[in-house]
Amino acid sequence: MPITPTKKIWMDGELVDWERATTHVLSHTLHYGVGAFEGIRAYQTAQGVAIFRLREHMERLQRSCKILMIELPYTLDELCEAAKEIVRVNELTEGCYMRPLVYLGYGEMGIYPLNSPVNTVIAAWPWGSYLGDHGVANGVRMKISSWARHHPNSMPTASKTVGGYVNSGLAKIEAVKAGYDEAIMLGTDGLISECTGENIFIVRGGKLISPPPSEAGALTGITLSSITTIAKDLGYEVAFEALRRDDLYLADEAFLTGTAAEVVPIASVDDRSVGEGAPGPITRAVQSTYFAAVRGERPEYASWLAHV
Ligand code: PPE
Repeated sequence: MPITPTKKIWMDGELVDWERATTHVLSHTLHYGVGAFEGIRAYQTAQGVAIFRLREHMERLQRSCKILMIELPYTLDELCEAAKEIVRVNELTEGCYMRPLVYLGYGEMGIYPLNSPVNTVIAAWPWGSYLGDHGVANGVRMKISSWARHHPNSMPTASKTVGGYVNSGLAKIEAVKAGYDEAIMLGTDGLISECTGENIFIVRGGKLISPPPSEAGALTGITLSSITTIAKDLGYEVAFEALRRDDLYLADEAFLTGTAAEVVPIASVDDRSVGEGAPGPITRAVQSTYFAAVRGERPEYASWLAHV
């Protein structure tokens, strides 16, 4: 999806002009992929623009860095303040997508990463629905990928590691080239893990089921956690259980969750329609509550919003 440039990018404590926010071609992360990132959204609310679950995202960035042994030179408060500042200076009053990235810069070549300088950036720009407005409204067509999700002893799946997304990229290419919207990835054990940049839920007998993120080698999604809370508050049962591809083919409803994608119904999996092939009532209920929560229309979820 194209990027719409804004004015400034936060780079190591400085506000740098968008077009000058560049880095050396011999930066370590560009060659070896050791780095961590986040995806965060801010939304317009009646009280001004607010960043959704900012602290949780920055805490996950800290955890990603801890796993990679990257020493993040900023505190949680400093990262949150920087995120708010970049929304303010770019006057993104209608909301935006934000991309914090911690990467290893210019200094050394060679696989050992820990002697390279640590660089931290946060960019923000207006970004529409990741899987398209049509997908959000009508559901997306999914394909189970031939690429297995990383085994946790090959790539730490709890860390949003830059290089880990090669696996997602390969699955996404395969799905898009075959005419689908997005891929579902199985773990090396053959169980459902997650999508290339989203978690997955099914609905069966009125109950929401998602693979347990840690065992399934999936990222512990913040949207997944928000949807879990919302679904329980709406009176639905939510369980984290191992799922097989048959469970997707036979689900009453299914949807995916992620910051960029938000909450997107799944219309079909491997050309088998999910339920009626149109977004089901429970998907609709959690999706509309989620969109109301991020826009500050649900006081019970006000603590999820960080006003800039
Ligand atoms: N799994 C993966 C692999 C993943 O990348 C994301 C977020 C999620 C699950 C959902 O996590 P959360 O956003 O906390 O609910 N993917 C980010 C990057 C997407 C991209 O394509 O780039 C995102 O949604 O911002």
